[in-house]
Amino acid sequence: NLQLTKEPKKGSEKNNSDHFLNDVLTGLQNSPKHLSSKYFYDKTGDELFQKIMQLPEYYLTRCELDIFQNKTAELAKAIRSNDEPFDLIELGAGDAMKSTYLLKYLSEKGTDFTYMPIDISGNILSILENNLKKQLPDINITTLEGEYFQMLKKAMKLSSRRKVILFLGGNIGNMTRKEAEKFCMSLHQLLNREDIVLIGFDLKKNPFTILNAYSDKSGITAEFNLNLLSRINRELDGNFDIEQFEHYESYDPITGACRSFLISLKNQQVKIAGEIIDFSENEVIDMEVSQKFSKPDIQYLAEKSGFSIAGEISDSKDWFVDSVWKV
Ligand code: AVJ
Repeated sequence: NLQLTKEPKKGSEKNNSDHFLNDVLTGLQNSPKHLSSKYFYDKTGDELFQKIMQLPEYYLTRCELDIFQNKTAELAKAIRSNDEPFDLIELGAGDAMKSTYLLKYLSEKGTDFTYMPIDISGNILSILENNLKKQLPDINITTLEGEYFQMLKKAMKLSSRRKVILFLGGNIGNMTRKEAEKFCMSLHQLLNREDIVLIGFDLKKNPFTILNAYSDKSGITAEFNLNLLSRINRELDGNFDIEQFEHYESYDPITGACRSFLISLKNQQVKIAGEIIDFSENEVIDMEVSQKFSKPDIQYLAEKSGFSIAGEISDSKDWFVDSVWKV
């Protein structure tokens, strides 16, 4: 059994690694075993995700880029309200490659806003900040490193301006349907009357297209998953033998759940921070869900959580949609 001594907080660093250890041990002591995909994004994970976005199979980024490059005016119109200044908060901003098109457009139109990117990776946030300061030096930017809700609450306290929330890239897909409902309900409670949410949904489509996007030929997605085991080795004194785990992807076209697993290739024991975890041959670790949606699924989620849909902006293939939600 896990015993964590409760020490007084030594800054957020210590606290974060405690959470990481706790989540990892709890997840791996569960049945089925589970690890949270939010921990994919250390420096190596950030780099691997950048590579994923370049993969020919990974269509999501290109689809949403199509929207941000070619429907920028439509996006701007959806989020502006008269000339009222606002805070533009992006959940899981990453390198902000897509949103930069919108930022540039807004800035050129003389819009008064502060950009507040939230991300769990401090590494990618500092890359983002450096890039933006070079590309768009006139933009006000406040980066927030941490979990979505903690940082959102912080942003709500920082100013009382109208809020526009960007939740792009299909990041919401990393939640199960139930988790997404809860998340959207809490978001709705936190926001005020005039606030707007722009959420990106990856749409259900040919199952092969989806499956291939998450099981690329070059094996980068496999590496992306396995990197979490390496990260546990590095940061939590683990001894995973990475060679003894294999990536497996599945897509269920009925539920729209695309799921990522790591299979243990033999009976083995792994030590993490002194704790021993037993794996039997062919036992899996549930690593990630990337949920896909139909338009009615989106409608249902919006209404269930108290929002109303004010618009829908899709790419030219209609594979991805940025949905505009009013409180
Ligand atoms: C960053 C959550 C949008 O689920 O499509 C990419 C992460 N995982 N390939 C996704 C991911 C495997 C990605 N999101």
